Amino acid sequence: MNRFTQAIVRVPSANLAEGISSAGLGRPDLALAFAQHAAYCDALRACGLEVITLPAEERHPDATFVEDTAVIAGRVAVIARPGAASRLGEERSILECLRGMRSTIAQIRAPGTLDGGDVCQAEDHFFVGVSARTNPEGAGQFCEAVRAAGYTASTVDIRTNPLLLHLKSGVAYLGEGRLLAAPGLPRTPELTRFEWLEVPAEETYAANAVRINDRLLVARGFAGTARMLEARGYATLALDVSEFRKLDGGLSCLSLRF
Ligand code: CIR
Repeated sequence: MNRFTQAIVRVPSANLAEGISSAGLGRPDLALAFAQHAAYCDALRACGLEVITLPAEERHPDATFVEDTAVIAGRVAVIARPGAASRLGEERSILECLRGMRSTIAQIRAPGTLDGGDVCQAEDHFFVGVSARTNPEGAGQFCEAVRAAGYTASTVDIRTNPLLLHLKSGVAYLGEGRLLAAPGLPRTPELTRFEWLEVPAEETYAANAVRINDRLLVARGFAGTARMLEARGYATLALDVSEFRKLDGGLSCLSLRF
């Protein structure tokens, strides 16, 4: 499992509540969202990461979901091309931020679209979701970029599962050859090479956990998943991200870790 040293986050914008949402959980409370975001940043620091904080992007209410704008792997960065029209352009400031930090920067080009939330790295393999946001062209461009850097890659079509906005809404790599999976995640040959831990059906949201060095960030409030992970010896750190969940966001989407 990679050891991470840094993370990029973006302060939520004042118009966060205008972000895209299908959750049906109501409008986010802005003050609470800010507090949850601050606690999330503290948790990243507690995992040993230096946190680089980008300013809010008032033109893009979803820009705090910074994971969707890029994927960083070793010395390579791939700048995404968000699949939702209102999010197109969020990737520009990430490109500026990453220039100088990475020697190779690839970019997804039109007609390709790719959201970083559709990319799940498991050791030297990348799983790339084909979703309502990431089209086959974007997934193909991404696979080419990481293969050129010596990684392997395969696609996972999640378009038939309405519960999964992104691939990582339904799977997390836990390290040690193990995946945390939501029920209904397609069993592709590449995915089934790993051991699966499946979250209970009513806890699909909890499949979006984030392994950072020796800790595992999990969403607070999913007791079945927490028990299962703790029984396996994971040092979990439970975080409340209720206000981001209202906008279909999970734990992983609030940072880019590298
Ligand atoms: C969106 O629909 O794009 C945002 N409201 C949520 C993005 C969440 N991103 C992620 O899980 N990687």
